[in-house]
Parts: sequence; structure tokens; C-alpha cells
Amino acid sequence: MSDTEKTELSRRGFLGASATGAAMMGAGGTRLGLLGGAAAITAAATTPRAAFAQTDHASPAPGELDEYYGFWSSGQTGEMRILGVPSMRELMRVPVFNRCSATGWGQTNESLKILTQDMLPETREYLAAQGKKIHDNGDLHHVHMSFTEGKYDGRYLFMNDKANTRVARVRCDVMKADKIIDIPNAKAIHGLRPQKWPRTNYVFANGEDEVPMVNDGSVLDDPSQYVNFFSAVNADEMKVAWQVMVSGNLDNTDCDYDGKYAFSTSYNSEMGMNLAEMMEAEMDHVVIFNIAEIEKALESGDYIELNGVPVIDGRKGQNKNYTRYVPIPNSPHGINMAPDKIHLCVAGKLSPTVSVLDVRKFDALFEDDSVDPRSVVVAEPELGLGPLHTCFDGKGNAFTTLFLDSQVVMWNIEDAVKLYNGEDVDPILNKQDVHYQPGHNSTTMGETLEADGKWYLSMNKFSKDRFLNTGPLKPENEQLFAIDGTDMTLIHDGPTFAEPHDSILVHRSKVNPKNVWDRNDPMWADARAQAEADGVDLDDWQDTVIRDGNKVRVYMTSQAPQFSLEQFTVKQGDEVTVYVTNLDDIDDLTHGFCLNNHGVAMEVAPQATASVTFTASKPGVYWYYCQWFCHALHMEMRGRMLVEPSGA
Ligand code: CUK
Ligand code: CUA
Repeated sequence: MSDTEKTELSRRGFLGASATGAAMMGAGGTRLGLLGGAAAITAAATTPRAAFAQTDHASPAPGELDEYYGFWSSGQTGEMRILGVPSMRELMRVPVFNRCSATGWGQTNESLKILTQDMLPETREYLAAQGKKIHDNGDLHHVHMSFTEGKYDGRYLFMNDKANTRVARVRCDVMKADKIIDIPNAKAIHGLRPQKWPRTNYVFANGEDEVPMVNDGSVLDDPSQYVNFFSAVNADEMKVAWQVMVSGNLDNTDCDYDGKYAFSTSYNSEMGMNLAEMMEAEMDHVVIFNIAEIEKALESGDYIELNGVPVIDGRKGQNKNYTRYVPIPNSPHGINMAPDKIHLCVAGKLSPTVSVLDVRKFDALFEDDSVDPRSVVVAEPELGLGPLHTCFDGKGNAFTTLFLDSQVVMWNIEDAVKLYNGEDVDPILNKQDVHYQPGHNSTTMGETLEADGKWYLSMNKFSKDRFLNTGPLKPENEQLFAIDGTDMTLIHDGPTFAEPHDSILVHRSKVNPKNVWDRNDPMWADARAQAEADGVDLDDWQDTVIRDGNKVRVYMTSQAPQFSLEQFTVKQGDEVTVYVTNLDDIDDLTHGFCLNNHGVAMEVAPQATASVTFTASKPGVYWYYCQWFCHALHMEMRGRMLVEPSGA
């Protein structure tokens, strides 16, 4: 078989520009058109209920702990979620790009600092023009843990915000974000992966939307001036280390286990601006980034500086040793590195194939310009319609979601390679219906060298008829399968709110969060410095009110069931900052501070200090209370703020 023949696909498979375009745009342009309408619904709905009862893989009993942490994205909700697996019990929601009413994230001074300190000036100006300090939305697609030598090291979680072009880091010791940075130049950060080897020095992040290189409002319709940016973020400093200009829209990204290459799927190689233009070509590509060569360019000065970031030109046709473009059918989406350290699986989305690339062949591409980029493709099995993402069991098998077929397909990588080489083997081992239209999937430890092949999770975009009707907006659906050899048994089927794209399933031995905060935590370093300047000992019982012009600083502590301050007085127009330190130091004794009719509320976990600033604008008496149930006398845990009229 020649390479051209290999990429020629059956008619069913060849969901090229015309077929998909028609489905998306035709018949009233409904979403159902794209999904294959009624067929997609009836083909499923056949899960044997008995499977729930008959499985050996019982969920943990009440009070028993799960074996795995699941770290979930939440899409347009903007938070990160923590679940226990296999029970699928939701344990925690960690606000990141969103405003959280329960914890005060986006309102406390501590969270505002994290949300604002690494903003670009242009963001700050834009927000100020709206009368805002922060974006209070985000679109969080991908959560990944830091690595050391190809294994999770339990230090950090990294995640993207497609909505406002940001990357965030969450500390695993306290499960709170500690860094949120704006990415300059790029637009709409989508795919994101930490470097696996030798450790996570970089976090790779794709800019999905192309923009004019000088985006000053003077260019709209000249595609030649549009570029996309691939970013490498220094994971320790959380600063953009470098960017590479590329051709085509970057979608998902991953990297190898040797520390040599990162790679991204790229659709719209046409650089089209509308649907018809974007789907013209039947081949798009994977872009391979040569990390060592890019680092050399930084030393030799082969870059331009744009908004404070060195930008290297890796556009197609440059033929410098920074990038290579491997043609892949057709608008590829997911890109997943197998734990065998060799095979990279690229899901075809509009093509029914997964292209398997052998990363050992990448060196040759960079050594010799004349090497055919397609020579790195070692398999291209046809698996079904709408392949989106792939994960691995660590035993040579892969699982790929089929969005249009509403299925997961389990297949053997080596057998796919044999098939590509002309041997008569069928790589497909199992197909299971899922409900409905899966996007991402994950296996336990599947994106690491410790992939253990115990559990498989399907994250489905539609639940349709699966649950009680909740009105026009329906939940998503997630299904957990036990994997046993090539058998897959459904053991959990449950709804979830908008819209987890992705998750990682991490053995609990990798993560060991604290039970109470360390009093010296950097989170409230500013509060500590201010208290010192005010002569207040933050670690002690506090009932101090400091007046500083029209600024008032109120220091209080909380210890169940009381605040150290039963009342304090300020003047109308004062800018008031309330610092609350929770002196309780036992597990799970969180207090809060909620000020009536002021929109002020925050969490104060054991041994934490939290602060909030507001203007006392209306004279009167206002009760504040603890809004986290902490004690039999929790309702009594309250106090009063008196606001005296100005001029009084
Ligand atoms: S993308 Cu959502 S299904 Cu943003 Cu990871 Cu593929
Ligand atoms: Cu303290 Cu409720």
C-alpha cells in the first residue's frame, strides 16, 4: 500500500468537507443533524441494568475511601472538580477562573491578588473600562498534573482557560490556585500539557484562535497576516518562556517521554475564516515542536520579541528546525502519547481514523528536510465515526471515543501497526455503546508511565433521555467502566453539570493534601505584612480596629462558636478591610464571614487568614455571621457592624 492509498478512506468513513458541512449547516442547522439525529439515540439506550449489580468491581462502601482521585475540568463553569474514583462521588469544587459564592474566590484579597497580579496591562485596562477588576468567567477544558520522570509527582495541577486566554496552577497541598496568568499574543488557550520528562519544566499551551500578528483593529480579511501561537510556560515561575508562531489552528497538545518533542493537532490548515473555508482540505496536520532547537534559537537570538515574550517563527514552509508539519486526515482533535513511550495517537475527528505516529522517527524529520513527514505514521486504523480522544491501559491497548457513533472502541496498538503493514489482523478488541456522544475519556494513571488499566471513564456530551427532565438545559453524562483484560463493564452512569471536558485519574498515593493550613502559608503574606505594620499578631486572639484616614482595618479571629469581635464601628464612606483568622486547628472546622446585604462572604479554613475589602456606604447596623456550619452554636456565631452617618 502506498501512503496515498492508506489515507484513502471508505465512503462511510470519509466524512469530508461536504458531508459534515451539510450535516452541520443543513436541515435547519440543528445540532441533531451533526449527531445523526434519531439513529444516534436509538442505537444506544441498551445498557443492561444488570451490569450494575453483577460486577465484581464494587464501589467503595459508605465511609470507605476511593483508590483514585479524579481531577476534572468543568468547561464553562470555570472551576476544577475533585471526584473519588471508582465511586464517582464529587468531593470538592475548586474555584479557579470563576467567581465562587461559597469560598469568596474572586472577592477575597488573597484570591484577587492571584487573579490579577499576572494580568496583561491590556486586560486590566479592558476590565477597568467595564468597571471590573477580574474576569468572573472561564472555560476550563484540561487539567493535568505535574510530572517527574514520566510519573505524576503530586505537586501541582495545571489548567487552561479558553474563554480569556489564561493558564492556572493549583497547589495540590491545599487544592487552591496559586497562579493565574494571562498568555500574551495567543488567543483562546485550549490544549494544555505539562512536560513529562525529565520533569515539568514547561507547560505547553495551544492558542486555538488565529489573530492578525499586529492586532490593532486595522486587519480583518487578510489571512496572510493571521498567525497562531504555541506557548511554553515555565511551570516553576509561571511565566511564558517562549512562543512559536505556527500555521493553522492549534487544538490539543501532548509531549513525549524523552523531553525532546511537544506536538499539537491543528485543524484549519487552510487558515479559513468560515466553516466552508476551514473544511476545504482533507488533510490537516500535527505540528511537532523541537524543544532543544527552540531553546537554541533563544540563545542565538533567532526570534522577535512580542509583548515581552520571545516568539520563534515556526510557520509552515520556514523549514527551520523548530517545527515539522505531518499531514493528518481530517481536522484532527485529540492527541495522546501512549505509555509505551513510542506511539502517539491522533484522533481524526472528521476522519474515522486514528493516526499512530512513532515518536522515534521524529529525529529523522528534523535531520533531513527531504524526509516525507508522513513516514512517521506507522498505523492508521479505521475505528468508527468521530474519533475524538484516546487513552491507554498500559498493556498495549488504546481506547478511543467515537463522538458520532456514541461508542468507545478498544483497540490494540501493535495490531494496528501490523494491519498498516499489510498483515491480516483486526486491531479492534471491543466496542461499547455510551450515552451519548463522548468527548474525552480517561483511564486510571493512563497518561503516565504508571498506567494501570483498571478503570475507564467516558465523558459524554449529551444525556438526552437518560435522566429526569431538567428543562431545556440537560446535564452531561459520565460513565465509568471496569476494565478486565478486554472486557469492559459499566459500573457508574451519572449526570454532571456543565461541562467537564477532561479528567485525570490519579492514584491516591500520589496526592497528600494538608488537613489544616500552615500558619505561614504564602497565601496571606500580604495580610501578615499589613498586620505587622499595624502591630497586630495574626496568630493570636485579635480584636483590633485600626483607622488610617478613611481606610479601616478590622482584625478578628474566629474560634467555634464565636468571633473575637462582637461589634465594630466605621463611618459611612470608609473603605473597610476585615481580616479573619481561624484559630481552630482541627480537621474540617471551617468558619466563614458573611456580611449581610453587602455581597460579602468568604471561607476561612482551619488556621487560615482571609480578608475582604468593601466600602461602608450605608449607615446602619449590619449583622455579620459565620456561613459555614461549624458548631451547635453556629447560628449564634455572629456580630454587628455599625456604620455611622458621615458628618456624625
Ligand atoms: S477538547 Cu473538549 S472534547 Cu477542549 Cu479537550 Cu476534546
Ligand atoms: Cu463558625 Cu459557623
